[in-house]
Amino acid sequence: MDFKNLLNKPFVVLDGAMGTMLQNQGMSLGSLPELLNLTHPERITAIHRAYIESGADIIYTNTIGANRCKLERSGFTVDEVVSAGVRAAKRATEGTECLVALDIGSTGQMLEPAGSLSFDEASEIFAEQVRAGVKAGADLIVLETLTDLGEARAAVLAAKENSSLPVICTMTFEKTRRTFTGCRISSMALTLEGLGIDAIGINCSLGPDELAPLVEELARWTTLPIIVKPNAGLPDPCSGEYSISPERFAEHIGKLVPLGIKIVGGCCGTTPETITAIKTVLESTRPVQISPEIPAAVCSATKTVSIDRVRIIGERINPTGKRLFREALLRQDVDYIIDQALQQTEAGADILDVNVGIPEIDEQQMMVQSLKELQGVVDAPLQLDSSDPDVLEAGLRVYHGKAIVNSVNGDEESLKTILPLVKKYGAAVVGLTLDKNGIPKDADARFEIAQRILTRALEYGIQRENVFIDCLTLTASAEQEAVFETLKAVGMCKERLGVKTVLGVSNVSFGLPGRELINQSFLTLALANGLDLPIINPNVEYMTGAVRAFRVLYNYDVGAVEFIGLYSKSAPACSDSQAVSAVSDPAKNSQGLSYAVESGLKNEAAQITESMLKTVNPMEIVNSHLIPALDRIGAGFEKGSLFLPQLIQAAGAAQAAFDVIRRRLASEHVKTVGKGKIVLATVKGDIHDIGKNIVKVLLENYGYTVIDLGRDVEHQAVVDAAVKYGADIVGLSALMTTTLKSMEKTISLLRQNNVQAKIMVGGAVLTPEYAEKIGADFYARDAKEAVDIAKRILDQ
Ligand code: B1M
Repeated sequence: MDFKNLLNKPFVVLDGAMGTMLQNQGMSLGSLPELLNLTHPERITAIHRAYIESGADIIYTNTIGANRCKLERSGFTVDEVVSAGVRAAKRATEGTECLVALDIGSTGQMLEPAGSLSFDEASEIFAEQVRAGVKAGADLIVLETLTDLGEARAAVLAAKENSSLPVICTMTFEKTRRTFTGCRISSMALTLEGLGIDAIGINCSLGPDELAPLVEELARWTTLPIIVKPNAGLPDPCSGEYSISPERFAEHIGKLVPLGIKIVGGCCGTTPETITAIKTVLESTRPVQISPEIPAAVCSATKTVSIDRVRIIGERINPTGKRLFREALLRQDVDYIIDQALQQTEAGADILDVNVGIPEIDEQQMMVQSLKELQGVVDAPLQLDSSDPDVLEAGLRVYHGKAIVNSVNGDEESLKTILPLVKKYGAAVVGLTLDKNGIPKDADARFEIAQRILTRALEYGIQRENVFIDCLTLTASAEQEAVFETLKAVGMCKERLGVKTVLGVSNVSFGLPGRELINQSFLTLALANGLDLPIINPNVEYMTGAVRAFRVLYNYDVGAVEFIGLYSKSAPACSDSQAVSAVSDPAKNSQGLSYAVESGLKNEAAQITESMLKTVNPMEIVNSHLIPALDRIGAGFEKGSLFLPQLIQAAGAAQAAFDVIRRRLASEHVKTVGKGKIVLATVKGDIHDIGKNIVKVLLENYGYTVIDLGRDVEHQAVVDAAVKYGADIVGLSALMTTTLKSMEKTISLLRQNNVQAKIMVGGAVLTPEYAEKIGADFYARDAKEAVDIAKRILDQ
């Protein structure tokens, strides 16, 4: 039996939790369960066997965390742990038809731009696990409990590039139908199905009773078999017992069957009893085939754009004819590119074209860097635009979504170089109706090339909805008769080939006066002929406006809701261009600074802060502008409207502004070091240090010697430093409710060790009452108050 054959069964049953079973046997939390593959393989085999006996068709190896990051200090290699895991599982399957899935989970590190792990590093970490699993004889690969689409892509590509085994993948979603990094179900489906996985689904986090809306959404976006492997509800904090019994679990699974599920198992809190109950329920029902029609669509991890109506592709990230852009590229100024992206999305672009090719720079490196940074700031899907296939491939690797490749043409050389890339990375592609003979004059010949491109794309396994034909705009001044031919070809491709069409528009008016009249008229005619994706400058209102008007007139914008919302508005909100102009206009500074921080624009935030410092007091900037901006970001994060990558970008921009302020403070005050020693730390478990760093600078400016232990500081390290330096004050910072306990523990350890220093605490979650309750001597609301307290203690 192999995975493909297994799918002929009405349902495929997976196993339940491994960790829960081990914990039930007394394994302590925090230890590495994967090491049991080597130390106690018989225990692992026994658990696998229990799942097989309860009806599992596939068991997951005990290797979810067996990667080089997590095993770093274990004394064992990935190969040893994975091989032992596969061996233990295979032993359990002897004499049965059950398959062994090599289980791979998250690396535990964040990928760039949110974290520091590069795509290639992540891919290599997964590749090492895959190679070990294949060598040990796994039957398929399961990638599970992933929350970052970038990491999921790295894992899928590693699996595909290092094995020929079937690959199935499940990600972990919250009730909001997003993962905690903001990934949408539609984006997961479009991206991972595009990469060629064999089944897709949802695991962990939620119980089976909460999954219906998520499964419904997934079924609309995938043609693959759908997997569900939910938790058994929530654990009771005292007993550790999970809230959903095996029977109730199975009952809820039964209710998901009409939504199209095919492969079912259990995650945290489930046991062999759960699998038996699932099996019993599934035996009395039939699977339901949903067969959705997946629309033409592209996506970033956080946004899916269906091409079910006219969508604007922003053309501004392209150096052709743009002096400032060229200069920015020569300076490697990615912030300039981010500015262009923000301006365009704000003006109405749905998708952004990214072209960074000039001869003087390393285009590949620039494309990769730009894509990494753009993904952290804008959520519009991207179109990768280059004439160099290596640049396109490098970009496709690091793009965490379904991109558009711009472009392939009808020439055989281009078709056989570009189309395999499009297929491998699951992208869509722009097909230019030209070949080695150039651009044909008449519509019929362009149509013929479009047909050739489509046929070859289909041969490569690229779906029709992923081919966007560009019939090429020629200039009315030089080739007036060709303009009509372009319009005609658009209509022919749309109607006869059933493909989406794309067209750069502005070229048509080159060499003529009144360009806007020509451009707008041509755009409207092209739209009426069936253009789906105009590539325009969305900042030009008459062009974006024409598209919006078209959407109303052709009844796409039903009830003119979008149009009225936009055109009845009088005062637009602060835009990125305002953030940029704020750099030179002090009156706009404060609004621009908030915007720069909230948009994650590091350079702008620093520049505006520099400019504000000419007239505004540094602490006023911190308290009245930076902290409120971060508070708004924090509130958005808490509400679920913003996600971790945006929080990280905003923190980076705030950090850039704080750095400017720190430098100013440091130069302003004459230091008389030696007024007293203060040991400062953000407590164990907490990595928020922006506030603590401000406190440090201010204290230093008032002449105190600060020993800064950094963030996430061990309780004992605080005690040791206080003793070693003979501290007068120990200052502790904490920003999360969860780390207040850690603060309490540090204080109690300081007291137990008879440290005589006064203890001052601060951080947004603290209150004076709580500070007193956990044994602190002083609570400081902000950095200024921290200085006042230090003065009170030390300047007497
Ligand atoms: Co996160 N974060 N964060 N975060 N983050 C909060 C704190 C949060 C409230 C956001 C929210 O949900 N609303 C929330 C905590 C919820 C809670 O427990 N109640 C939160 C969370 C959940 C998280 C993560 C768990 C997210 C995740 O991964 N799922 C994760 C935590 C990881 C960890 O710590 N183990 C995380 C990560 C991050 C970033 C890395 C992205 C980044 C931190 C970057 C860095 O610090 N280097 C970040 C940020 C920026 C925030 C918010 C938006 C802003 C914090 C900040 O810098 N404020 C924050 C929301 C918010 O606070 N509104 C949030 C500005 C700073 C100047 O103020 O630190 O209060 P503050 O300092 C003030 C005073 O409090 C005082 O003086 C300072 C200056 O006046 N003060 C002291 C501070 N320490 C003092 C010590 C003193 C005296 C005064 O004496 C010693």
